[in-house]
Amino acid sequence: MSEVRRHFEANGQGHVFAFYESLSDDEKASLDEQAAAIDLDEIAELTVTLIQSNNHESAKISDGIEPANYIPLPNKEGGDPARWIEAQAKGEAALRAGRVAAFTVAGGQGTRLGYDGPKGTFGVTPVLKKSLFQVFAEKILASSQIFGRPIPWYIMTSRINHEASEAFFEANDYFGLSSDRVHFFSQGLMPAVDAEGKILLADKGEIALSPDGHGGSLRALVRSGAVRQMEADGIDIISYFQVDNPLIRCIDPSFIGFHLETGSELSSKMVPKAYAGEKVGVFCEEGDKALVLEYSDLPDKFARATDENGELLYRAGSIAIHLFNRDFVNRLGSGAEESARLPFHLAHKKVSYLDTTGNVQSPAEPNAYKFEMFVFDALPFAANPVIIETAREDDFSPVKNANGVDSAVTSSEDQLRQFARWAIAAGIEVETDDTGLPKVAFEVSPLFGDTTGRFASAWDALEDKPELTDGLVLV
Ligand code: UD2
Repeated sequence: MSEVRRHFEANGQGHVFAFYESLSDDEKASLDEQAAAIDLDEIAELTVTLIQSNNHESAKISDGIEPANYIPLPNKEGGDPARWIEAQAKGEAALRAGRVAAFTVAGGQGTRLGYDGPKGTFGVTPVLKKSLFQVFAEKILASSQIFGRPIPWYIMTSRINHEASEAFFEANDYFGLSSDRVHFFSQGLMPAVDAEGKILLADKGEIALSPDGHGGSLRALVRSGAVRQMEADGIDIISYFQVDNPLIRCIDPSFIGFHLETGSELSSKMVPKAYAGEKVGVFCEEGDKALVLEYSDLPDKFARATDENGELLYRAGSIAIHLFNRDFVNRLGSGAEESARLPFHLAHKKVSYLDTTGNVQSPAEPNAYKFEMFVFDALPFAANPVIIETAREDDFSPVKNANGVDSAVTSSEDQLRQFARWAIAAGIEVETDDTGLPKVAFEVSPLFGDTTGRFASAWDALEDKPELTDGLVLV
């Protein structure tokens, strides 16, 4: 009997090997490998602390919780334009010094979108249907050109989409980036378990494994060697964003400047929530610690509470845009400090599993527990966390659902509104409706479109200025 099998037997998980003798040598090796990567002590502990204690996490909100402070935009109440200008200069200097890497978490399954393929390959721009990956690649390329330093890009995949993601970049010549500056690595996996903490099999040689959440990115950055590579390259700031948001400013000098100015280990962007029930986490404070309460954990009376101006009290919505210090990632991701580990969250899900007779069962009701870490749970561990406000229309319009809110349609319209704003700022006449949506669908290349007037100069330099028509692609 292999050592890993013996270990599983000794820990009450021997059933994982119930069909072992019927497997080919390759299948046996694969099952051994999957099993060896599982920390059975961790599973046992999570079973007791999360599943069996009935600690379904809703009671997390305590008396000491307050809405978080944040740095308002320069044009908002309390905003300080001079401070923003200073921050931008500081951020630009860090970019010129080559201190910043971009980092995308793209390991999720994208189930809600109903798209079969890595989410990053989903076409999102209004005219050319450029993929999310291409939009980010071109934005990163543009910033690299502006600051005269190639900005490396780290992409976290999972085993479901790793090969397909990398192949997509290869087939598209890395969208103009240098292939040795784009680094892929796969995130960790966690087994699904039943109510007794027994690990489920997906097939005779396959454990029911799923990605360990975007919080798994911290340990994956360490385990994959990415952090070491960054250190060797002189990079100490990691610009983190999710794969589902085409409006993101992948590299934002002012944000970087505030991060540096405040000596923050982990900085975040917020937007005021659009409405009480918006599905974003909320930044809060408890003593000198910052934290995010996920929308599902924020009791309704908190979500709806308003201040003296009638604004939502807990309005600082987390849009999953962060800056991490490399050393902070190393500290949390290496797990070296017992007291600085991200907690796991529990999800009760329907998971197909192999029953004891070797037949696959597809349950109609949730039958299994999955464990995930959330990256924003790193906030309470960070020194000097800073939260800055950003303009939603220039940073956040995610593609999450097939229809309705946060869908391909809403995101495409938000991109069109942004293009219209840039075109108007460049002196082009654009007809829009009341929401700023242009009457014709045109597209501005991410290589030229940012919020610092780059488009306007490119437009100025154009000798033959085209008419704005449906399907026009600008510069
Ligand atoms: C997330 C936040 C929410 C808000 C919102 C903004 C959580 C729990 N909530 O909601 O507060 O900020 O985003 O859009 O995060 N991913 C991985 N590996 C995983 C799981 C997820 O890479 O194991 C990536 C995934 O590819 C995606 C991102 O993380 O880019 C967000 O995941 P999600 O869609 O599950 O999060 P969502 O929309 O519930």
